[in-house]
Amino acid sequence: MKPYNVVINFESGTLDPGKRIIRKVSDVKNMFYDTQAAEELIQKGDPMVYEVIYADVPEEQGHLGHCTTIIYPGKIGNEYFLTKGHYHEKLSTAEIYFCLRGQGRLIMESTDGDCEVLEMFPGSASYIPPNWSHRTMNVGKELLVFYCIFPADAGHDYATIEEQGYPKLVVEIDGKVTVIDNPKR
Ligand code: PAN
Ligand code: ZN
Repeated sequence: MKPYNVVINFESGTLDPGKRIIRKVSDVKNMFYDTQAAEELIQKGDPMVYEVIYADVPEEQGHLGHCTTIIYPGKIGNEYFLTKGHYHEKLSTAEIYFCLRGQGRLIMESTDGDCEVLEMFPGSASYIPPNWSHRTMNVGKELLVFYCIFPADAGHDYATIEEQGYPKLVVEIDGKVTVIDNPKR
């Protein structure tokens, strides 16, 4: 293949040319603590929670996958709109999240059971080491847009996070972004 550019719009989060994946509440309902509130939102029109736009790169060792993620502002119950979250199938692979717009949190859990939460803000570049699962939330009132770079053969393991969630939840309490223990863990 030949070198090529994509163009990223820092405001809208579009990556062009790119392949767009849309996640609605119905796609991520099991990831939220308040599944009943999620069901109610699905009945009310099943709004979009986030989009991912991937550059066309072979999913092979040596290549770097890259994409933008756009998370809409919103909550289910008091929990902020979030991504599914995953371990990489190839656990030895790391990733970088570079925030372009908005305010977010990045929650990570390692295979050793450590849990960390980092702030995401325009200019923050978060390093996700090998063996750490990762999920993001939009804690602001505008779009959260970030750019991701990862080994193209990393793969996604969604099942582990869907089953066990994270040790912490990021919720709004009295209008403030608050990290609490997850009662279901
Ligand atoms: C990211 C994520 C993206 C969406 O590109 O895939 O932000 O999150 P989910 O994949 O958890 O739905 C990444 O971490 N790739 O490896
Ligand atoms: Zn990843």
